[in-house]
Amino acid sequence: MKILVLNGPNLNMLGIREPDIYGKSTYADLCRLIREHCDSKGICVTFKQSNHEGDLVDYIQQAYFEKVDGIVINPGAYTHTSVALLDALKAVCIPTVEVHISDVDSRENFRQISYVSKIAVKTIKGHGFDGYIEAIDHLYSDRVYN
Ligand code: CA2
Repeated sequence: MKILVLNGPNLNMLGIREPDIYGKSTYADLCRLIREHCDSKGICVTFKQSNHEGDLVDYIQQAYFEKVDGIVINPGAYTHTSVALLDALKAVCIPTVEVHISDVDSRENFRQISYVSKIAVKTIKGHGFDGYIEAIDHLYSDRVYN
């Protein structure tokens, strides 16, 4: 099974700023945690992060051509603005789980809308880095049991 873990703008800053919201661990720590989990399940995982909306669209399209089985996406602030990401995810038809490290529901009003949620098979909010592991497990059990 092949999974793409896609992170949007500023998530490369994890552990460097705003530890009260996003924790003290870095983006590299996050990738390590996910890779170890995927290795234990025999999942082939790829990581991409970009601060640019068009790059994220390109990575989603690339996933289609590379026959990726599932996408875990934290679109960062593009969650709340990007119809382009929604359209890209609709176009590729790859099961996608949306993850937010923080509990967006208890934050500012502008974080209450998510375009990606309209296509995501599941949305996980406020579980910190564990949310990514839950997302992987969701895609994995969907694949194994269906
Ligand atoms: O909670 C999440 O994971 C978010 O997707 C993170 C986005 C935010 O715009 C969403 O509303 C919720 C922001 C990511 C910024 O990450 C930083 C990490 C460390 C320091 C500064 C920013």
